[in-house]
Amino acid sequence: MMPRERLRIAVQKSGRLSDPCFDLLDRCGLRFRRSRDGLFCYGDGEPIDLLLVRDDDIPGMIGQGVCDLGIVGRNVLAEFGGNGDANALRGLRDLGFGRCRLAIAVPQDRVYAGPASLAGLRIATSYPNLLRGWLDRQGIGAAVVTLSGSVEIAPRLGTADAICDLVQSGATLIANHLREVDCVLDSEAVLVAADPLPADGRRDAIELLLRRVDGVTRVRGSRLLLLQAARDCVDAIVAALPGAPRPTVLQMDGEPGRVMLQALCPDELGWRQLEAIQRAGARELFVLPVERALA
Ligand code: PRT
Ligand code: ZN
Repeated sequence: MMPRERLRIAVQKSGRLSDPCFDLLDRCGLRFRRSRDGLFCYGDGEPIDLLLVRDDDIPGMIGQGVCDLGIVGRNVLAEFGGNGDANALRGLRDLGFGRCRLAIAVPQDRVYAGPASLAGLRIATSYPNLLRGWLDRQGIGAAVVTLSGSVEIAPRLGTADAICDLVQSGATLIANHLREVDCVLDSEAVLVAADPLPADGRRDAIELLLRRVDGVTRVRGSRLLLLQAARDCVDAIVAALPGAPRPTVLQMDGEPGRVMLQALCPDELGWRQLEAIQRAGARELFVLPVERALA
């Protein structure tokens, strides 16, 4: 491969991961101009460009060196990531969105008493490598029926006895009279890269990106709580804070015995929690959203 200075990240063009990916990159301060065909986004400012593709193609494109990084579900990384491409892949960061699980489901009325109940059955899936690996680890002999889509209707069509498919809310399984019985893989979106990472100028862009991704994901959903209180009340207030954060307590100028307290809380603060903190002696409470953080 020719040395390249600009970093190229493969992102799903349109699908469940697209919006959260663009949102993450936006929060990382990256801005792009989209090409006319909509397949390439040229980065303004930082030397980071995007290639917009089908998610299944991303591991292969990184493996062949067409892209340096990509964002895919762990399910795709695990299924397509080890297909003998030139480079090995590795996950750099779990991104906390696109959560789902690759699960085994059977028709509502089929008895399931553990993986052994699958012996001799036909199981439909779009993830034959993952399913085969899981069955082998369980020591179960079953036929893997590979389908590219509409896996959930295979049992009704009589082409399979069970399925192995992605599940999020479970509504699709229920609508198809199926019951989730086992988990093959827990998944979420992952930032992946070729292993080893490129050693040229792209390395700096990767490090910049990772610092910013960490700065965004570390505080996602966090709230900054600011309040005033009498110093005597601090212990009771700290005990009432959810998620046991370590607050900063500041002496207020010209007001001996009064402090200002700030705490980074890992989750949303509900009214009941705030009211409990207020009862513990807090006044002038402010709850602020946190966009990003640097250590
Ligand atoms: O066109 P392209 O190949 O890029 O897109 P795609 O159709 O292959 O992928 P897409 O956009 O559906 O999903 C992209 C990634 O999102 C997946 O690889 C997963 O990592 C992740 N993800 C998270 C999901 C789901 N949740 C999900 N619920 N992917 C698919 N589903 C489907 C599932 O297959 C089933 O049909 O949604 C249905 C189940 O949803 P519930 O909520 O009814 O359980
Ligand atoms: Zn896909």
